[in-house]
Amino acid sequence: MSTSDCLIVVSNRLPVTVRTTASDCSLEWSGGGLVSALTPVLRETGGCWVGWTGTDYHETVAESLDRWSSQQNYSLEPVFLTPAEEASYYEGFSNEIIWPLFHGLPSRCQFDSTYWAGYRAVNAKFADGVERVAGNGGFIWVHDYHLMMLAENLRARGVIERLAYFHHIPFPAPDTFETLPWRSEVLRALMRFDSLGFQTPRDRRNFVESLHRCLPGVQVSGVGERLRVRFEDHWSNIGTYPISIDYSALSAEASGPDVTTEAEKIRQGCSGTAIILGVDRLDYTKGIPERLIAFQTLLRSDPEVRGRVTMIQLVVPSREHIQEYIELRRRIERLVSNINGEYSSPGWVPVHYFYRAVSRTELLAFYRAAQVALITPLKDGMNLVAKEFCASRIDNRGVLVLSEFAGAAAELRNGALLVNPHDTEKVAELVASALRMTESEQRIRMELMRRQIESYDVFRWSESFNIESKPSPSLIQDLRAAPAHMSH
Ligand code: GDG
Repeated sequence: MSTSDCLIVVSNRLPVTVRTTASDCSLEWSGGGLVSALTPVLRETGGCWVGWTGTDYHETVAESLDRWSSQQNYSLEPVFLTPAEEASYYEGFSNEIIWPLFHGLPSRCQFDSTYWAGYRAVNAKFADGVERVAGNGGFIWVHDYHLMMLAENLRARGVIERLAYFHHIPFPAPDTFETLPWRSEVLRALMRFDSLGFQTPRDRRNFVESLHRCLPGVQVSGVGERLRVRFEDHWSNIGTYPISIDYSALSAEASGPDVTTEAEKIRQGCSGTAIILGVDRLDYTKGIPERLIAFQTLLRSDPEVRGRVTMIQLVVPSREHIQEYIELRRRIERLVSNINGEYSSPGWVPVHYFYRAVSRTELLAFYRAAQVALITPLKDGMNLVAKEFCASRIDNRGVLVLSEFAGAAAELRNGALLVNPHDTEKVAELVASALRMTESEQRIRMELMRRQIESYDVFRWSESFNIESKPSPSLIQDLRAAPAHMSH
C-alpha cells in the first residue's frame, strides 16, 4: 500500500480487549490469527482500526484507547455493543451459525431469525463507527465473517472509499452454503465490496459456485485466481490471497537469547524426550480431541515410544461462556487425564497440558523445542501456527504434520506431512515417521516451507491484495458522481 493511502481496518475485535471495573478499565491483547496478521501491517502503514472493545459503553474506555494509540502508529475507533447485541450478533449469528456452517458443520447451526436481525443491526452500528473515521479517500479493509453486510451499509451512507473484504475462515461448498436461510442477502451484500479475498483456491471456487447457484444473473470473467464478477451494476475483484506472518521479525525473535534459554528449559522439563507440540485456540474446529486420541493410539500401538516422547498441548481460552466450548474443554481434559493415568511412569508424564495463553517468548520457545508440530484442525481458514512453527525453526529442523484441511496445506504441501485429521491411526503413523525422520530429510522439507513463507509474508499478502484490488480511475469518478442511494 502506498503511504498516501489512508488505511482503515475494520474487524469484529480491536487488537486490544477492554476489561472494565466499576471505576476503571484496563486493556489486554486480543490475540488470535486475525490480530496476529494485521498488527504488523498496521504498524508499518499506520491508519485506523475500527472494532468492538469487547464491552458495552463505558466512559473511561475512549481515554484508555487514546492513551494506547498514542504509543502506536495507528489509532483505534471503538464500537460498543450492548449485552443483547453481543448475544444475537456475536454469540448467535457469528458463533452459532456462520462459524459452524462455514467450517462444514451445518448440524451445529442454530438458524434463529432473531440472530439475523441482530447481525444486520450490529453491522449498521459498525458502519456508524467507520463513517466517523472515513472521508479522506484511501481504503477501507473489512475483515471476516462478522461484517459481511458492511459494504452495503457504508454505500447507503454515501461512503465512497474503496471497500475490500478479506475472508479469514473457509468458504463452504455450495451444498452447505445454500442451507443458510439468508444466503441471497449475504451474497448480495458481499457483492457490494469492490474486492473480496479468500485464503485458498478452494474457498474462492466455493464462493463463486455459491454465487452462481444463489444469485441468478451474476457474471464472471477472468481465469485462475483473479476474477472479475458483475452483479447488477457493480463489478468486484475476487481473488485468492493466502494470509501469512511477519517472517523476518518472527525468525529474528526466535533466534534471540531469551527464546533460546526458554527452549532449553522446556526440553529439560520434558527430560530430554522428543516433543510433539499442539497450539490452538479452544475450538471444535481445531481437532484437539482427535489429536489426543491419535497420540493415545501411538502410545498403545508402539510401546517403544513410551517414555521417549512428550506431547505438549497449549490451549488458549476462547468463547469461554458458550456451552459447547465448556463441554469441549471438559472432553479435552478428560482425554488428557485418561492418557496420563494410563501411561505415566516415574519421571515421565506423556501429555503436558496448558489451558492459558503463554507469552510470545514462551510460544516461540515451544516452537523451537519441538521435534514435531502436530497441527491437525478438522477445518481451518489458514492456520498461522503452522507458518510460525516453520519461521521459528532457524535450525532447519523439526517436522510439520499438518491437516490437509488447513488452508496452509495448499502452500506447505511440499514440506509438511499431510494427513486427514479424522484418520487418527494414520495421524499416529505419521507422527511415528516424523519422529524417525533423518535430519537431512527434515532440513530439505523445512527449507522448502521456510522459503515459501519468507517469499510470501504478511506484507506481500497485504500489498498484493491492496494493489490488485484497486479500482480503475473511471470507477472512482462514477462513484463520486452517483447519488449515495444509487451507488454501491
Ligand atoms: C483465524 C482463522 C486463520 C496462539 N496461542 C498463543 C498465541 N497464539 C497466536 C498464534 C497465532 C494465532 O494465535 C492463532 O492463529 P491461527 O491462524 O492458528 O487461528 P485463529 O485464531 O483461529 O485465526 C485461521 C487466521 O484467522 C488468520 O487469517 O489462519 O484459519 O480461524 O498467531 O501465534 N499467541 C500468544 N500466546 C499464546 O498462547 N502470544
